[in-house]
Amino acid sequence: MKKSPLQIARAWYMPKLPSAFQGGIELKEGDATESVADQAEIRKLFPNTYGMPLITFEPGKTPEYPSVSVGVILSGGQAPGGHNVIAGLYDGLKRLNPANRLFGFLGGPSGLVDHKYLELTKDIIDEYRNTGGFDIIGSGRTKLETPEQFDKGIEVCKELDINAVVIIGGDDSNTNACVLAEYYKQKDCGIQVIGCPKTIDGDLKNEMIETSFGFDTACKVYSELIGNIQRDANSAKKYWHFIRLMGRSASHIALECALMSQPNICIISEEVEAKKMTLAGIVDDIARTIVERANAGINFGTILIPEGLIEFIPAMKHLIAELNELLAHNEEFVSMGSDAEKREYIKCSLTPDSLATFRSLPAGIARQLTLDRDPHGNVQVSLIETEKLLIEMVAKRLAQLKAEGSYKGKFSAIGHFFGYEGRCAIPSNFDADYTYSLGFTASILIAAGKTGYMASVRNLTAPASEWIAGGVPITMLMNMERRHGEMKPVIQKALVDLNGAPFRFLEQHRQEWANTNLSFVYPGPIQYFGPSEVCDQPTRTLMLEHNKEI
Ligand code: FBP
Repeated sequence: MKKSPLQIARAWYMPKLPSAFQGGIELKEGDATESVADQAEIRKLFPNTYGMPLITFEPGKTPEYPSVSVGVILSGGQAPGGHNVIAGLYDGLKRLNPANRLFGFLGGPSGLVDHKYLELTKDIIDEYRNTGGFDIIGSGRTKLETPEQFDKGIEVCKELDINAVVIIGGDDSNTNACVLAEYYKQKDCGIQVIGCPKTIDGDLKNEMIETSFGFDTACKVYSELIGNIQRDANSAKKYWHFIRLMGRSASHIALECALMSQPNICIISEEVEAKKMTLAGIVDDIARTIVERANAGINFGTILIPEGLIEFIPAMKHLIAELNELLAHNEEFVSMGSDAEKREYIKCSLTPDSLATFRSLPAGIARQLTLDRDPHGNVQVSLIETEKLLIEMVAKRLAQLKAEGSYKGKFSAIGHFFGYEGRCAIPSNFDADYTYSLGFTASILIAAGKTGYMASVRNLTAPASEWIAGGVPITMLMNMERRHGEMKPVIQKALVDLNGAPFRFLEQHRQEWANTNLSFVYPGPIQYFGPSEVCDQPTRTLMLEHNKEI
């Protein structure tokens, strides 16, 4: 395969590692842990993996570990750095014992169940070092949840002599990793399970997991594009750009991109929910800013819209919750032929309030809400074109204001959606280093016989040599939530904290960004080689969360 000069140069990049990994490594165990909430229920559901201690690695003498074979799975949406987790895992395993072997399960969790795998050798790993994408073994969204699937996994692991499975995924996939670890421990089948925190959405984070990998690179890619659009807007001075950004639920991506590029408006779904805002209220707010800028002779600007917005508008949230309950495992609905039949069935089943909300939506958006859920029961918000909905509603509102004589500007709008553009980008130095360290961490947790842990690397705003690596029991991150109409143990999703420093920074500056012509920042493309202050900076979100200046 022909490679670009950057790909060739990047293949030689040596990810930076925490200093604890430079020589011998000792494992230190802390106190027993508790789940973040619902302790009694989680303890009952995970009797074998609940309460385990936190683990950190420190310089010391590496014990002699017996050889192991490991299987690795990439689960869910792509995120820059996945290949480096696998490279770090491979290098870590080989350093611990050259006889260790690594297998990749193909196409996501289904590879384990369907026994589709590939042994990962040095030649294969070398091809993928520091590259974007998940194509080394592929990914998928199959949910591992039934004992039959788990038992199929045991069969293939026994056949290949696999002692441990590493699941690289988001909150749902790591929840599944925890369930699998508990099942295998209870069966005493000698298969450990370790998770790794992945998702560009940035919503798998807590005290022990400071960020999920891929968030850094994806936000930098989107911010570059937003900056380019802002420069275009500032040059042509004639378009309003409505930019929807990925992030299925939380608004971390929109917030980080706003901190990097300073758009005129950035909607934060969590704020919309907290302030119980309506769709009409959001439209009014946008229109107000457009009118104010028009009064100053400025008929252009940028608006960032988080992909998950629709699910945070209270009336929409109720509607979606009802639809989720109604459509979960609903064979009758699935077998219906036409959209009209489905729409009629839904209308007859909704409560009056939700029916009114459903009826108020443009037909296209209403239809998108009834499409298939993903295997975890989530609405596929990446398919809902909120930017178009807002453009249409804002245009109507401005026309009203014009008729009333309070708006004299010109409104031309262009919609964008940035999501898939960032998920397979060449990982930034931060993500390349972080993911390699996560993979390395997983290798040591496995060698030490641990199961039900997630690899954790902390202190991420310090230089990589000062990063703190170890393991966090996955049960520690869990609580009970309603899913598919039932209460389930799941990892608590981290939404944008409205009292947190990143949101407060936005709050303090957004008026100034809305009204002036010159607030735009043009971040430019990710730099891989050059001065550290240009190449190695973590996200603004992480910096502010760690009380650092941006
Ligand atoms: P993960 O949580 O699995 O990492 O995926 C997140 C995400 O990228 C969301 O931002 C987006 O809504 C969704 O995946 C899109 O899913 P798909 O790749 O199936 O279209």
